[in-house]
Amino acid sequence: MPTAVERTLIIVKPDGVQRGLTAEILGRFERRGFKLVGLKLIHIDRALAETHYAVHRDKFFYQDLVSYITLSPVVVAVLEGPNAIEVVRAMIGKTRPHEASSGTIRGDYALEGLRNLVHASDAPETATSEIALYFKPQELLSYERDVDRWVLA
Ligand code: FUP
Repeated sequence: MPTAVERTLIIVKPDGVQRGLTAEILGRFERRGFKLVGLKLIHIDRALAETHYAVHRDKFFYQDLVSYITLSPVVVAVLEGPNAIEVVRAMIGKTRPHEASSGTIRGDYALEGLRNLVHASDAPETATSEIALYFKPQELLSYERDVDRWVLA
């Protein structure tokens, strides 16, 4: 039976863009087989950061988190593919870089604290709300890829 095709939001965070890792990070998702359906370079302002991280409002690291994500431009992307949410989460690795396994994006390129390079939606409900936060419906494109017959069962 075919698996559910999902969409998920990823953000290459300020450290990823500053370190020149945007293409490497996006490339990993492309090479895995995910289809890019939305992509842009933006500078997240304080209001958007506060909305995105509202769930962490009461945490001790909240102010640092908002400051960090607004420091410098980020790349936001929507990826589409089977089980996209779970598979992309596995590819980025654990939140704390020192706990992330080698072979994951964080485990291969990040070392400490908030400098964990990338965000990815963690559940279907958050994927839906985060995609809507960063993209208008018309900014998400539906298209066929010929290669999908070699990627999808
Ligand atoms: P993740 O989904 O892995 O990016 O992690 P969360 O959305 O739970 O957390 C968002 C950011 O808050 C993380 F990227 C780093 C920061 N954070 C901490 O600094 N300490 C924590 O215990 C949890 C999150």
